Amino acid sequence: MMNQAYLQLSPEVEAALKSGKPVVALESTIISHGMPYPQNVETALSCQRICRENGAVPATCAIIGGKLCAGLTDEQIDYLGREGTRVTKASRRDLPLLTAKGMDGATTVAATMIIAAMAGIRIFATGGIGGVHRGAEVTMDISADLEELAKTPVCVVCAGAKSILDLGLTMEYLETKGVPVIGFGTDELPAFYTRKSGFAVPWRCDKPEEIAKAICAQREIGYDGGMLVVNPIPEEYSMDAEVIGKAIEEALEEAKQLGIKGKETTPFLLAKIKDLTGGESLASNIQLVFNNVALASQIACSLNG
Ligand code: PSU
Ligand code: MN
Repeated sequence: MMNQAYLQLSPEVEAALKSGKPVVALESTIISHGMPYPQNVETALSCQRICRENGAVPATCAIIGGKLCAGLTDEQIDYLGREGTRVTKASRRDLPLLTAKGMDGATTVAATMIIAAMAGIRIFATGGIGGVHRGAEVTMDISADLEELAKTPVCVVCAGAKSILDLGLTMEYLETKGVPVIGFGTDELPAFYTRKSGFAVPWRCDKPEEIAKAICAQREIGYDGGMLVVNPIPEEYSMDAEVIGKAIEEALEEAKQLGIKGKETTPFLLAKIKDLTGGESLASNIQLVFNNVALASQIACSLNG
């Protein structure tokens, strides 16, 4: 069990958890590294509003002054958005050092899961998870998000994974690690900007309550680990597969030529894709996050109902 002295809950999140109200965790790398300013801040604040409209309390997570925070002020969200990539992108391996040095960090899916689990938050909404990168058989670039899903008891709602990743290998990795993957209203892994990828998901649920039941069963059976819900982008916001496919290929090629590596890879590709699609990918990205926050909030309400 982690030392709770490092954890800082906002008064609202603390009260909600104490009284058994539904709480949904939200990440902050998506704010600092995933979107440009000011859309990043507007999106983060809208996510919190959507969460409340669906009956749950939002807990946006980050590391501020070395504290593992669940629940941020609007000022803190604005700060992360303005600082952008100047803030450390914080995944599992970064938490001890950021904490010891009293630094700030924007948390990835992996790091947000750690904070959520410490706080006792069982559900978390984001856009996309990290996964097995294309070419990982040479680079070994596999996101720590996948390992975290294997061991930390938080259910993550996302819109699938982008084809900047190797979707087939990402699914294989999740299977090896024993992570339950559930398509919400679909039998197919959505590819983030589009609703289809051609890869099957092992499980399907059509209602938030079914997912809540699965989360409870997972806990009651007594095994560790998280769960992944893949929620397709709403039809009206999904992109043309060819347009987005081309942009992704071009972005990957440029990253290769510039020698972009490691943790810079995902933010570089996202920014490049946004430029190549004239902002259309950003608009889709924002809408799919909203859609995931609404679903996660409904699952949270069902868990606490
Ligand atoms: N995918 C997105 N937007 C994002 C990320 C992924 O569409 O902002 C972020 C998430 O925070 C995710 C992280 O946890 O990138 C994965 O980074 P890496 O592959 O370096 O582990
Ligand atoms: Mn990586």
